[in-house]
Amino acid sequence: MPTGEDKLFETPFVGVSDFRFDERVSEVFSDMIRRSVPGYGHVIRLSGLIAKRYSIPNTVIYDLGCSLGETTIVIANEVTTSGCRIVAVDNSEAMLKRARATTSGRLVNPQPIEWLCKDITDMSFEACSIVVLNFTLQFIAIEKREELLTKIRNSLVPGGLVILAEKVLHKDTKSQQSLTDLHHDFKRANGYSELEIARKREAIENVLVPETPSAHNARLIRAGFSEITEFFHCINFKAWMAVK
Ligand code: GEK
Repeated sequence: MPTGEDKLFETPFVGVSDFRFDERVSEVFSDMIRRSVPGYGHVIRLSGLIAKRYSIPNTVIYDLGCSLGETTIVIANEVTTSGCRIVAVDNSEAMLKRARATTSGRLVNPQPIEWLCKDITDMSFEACSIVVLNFTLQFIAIEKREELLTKIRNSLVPGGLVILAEKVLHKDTKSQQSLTDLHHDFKRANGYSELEIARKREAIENVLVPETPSAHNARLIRAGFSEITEFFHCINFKAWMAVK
């Protein structure tokens, strides 16, 4: 693993309500996301298989909000489509620095990877066949989400697709509470204390804004996607592939 153990919320720190993908988070990120997101490994693995099956020659594959490049590496190792270039984007310099330093030794079938430090709401896209948004759209301001997805859709070549993985809300309050309880049980089972769970929740509340699956579905349709397929669901996390 390229990072250390996540003990960030064991003790309170200044700015706890202000979660940022900084140096401290990048150092423990790999441990944090595996212990916090049920099925994370499956989503990453499946993203590689989807990219392998659906990537189109001579197009770009984007990994948006790539963090430490977990999805990027799996895609690079799976995809053999000729002339594809992988562009991994994040607006956290700390994440990208660590990603660049830790990924090269893990590439077995390397496609060229370009690491880009950019805000994904503020970039233009080249002709692409796969765009991955794994647990990233949830950090984009709600009012900017549709514009981003429309821009992505317009940059996809025919047959291209977006992979979208998100934390989701259940429309029913009781079911939502049950899923939240279960998610916290999952975290407890992975060694997080009550205090760590509560502090992380407080810190991320205004930063990670989940929506219901139907809100995602409706937005994908408005953005021009035609075929939307859910390929993963675990507790309060879902992933879809949506074809142009
Ligand atoms: C993985 N996909 O391991 N522009 C660019 N990057 C952004 C922006 C933005 N506007 N906002 C947030 N990010 C990864 C996991 S993590 C998910 C993705 C999580 C980046 C942010 O810096 C962070 O690296 C990533 O999106 C979200 O599969 O932490 O739960």
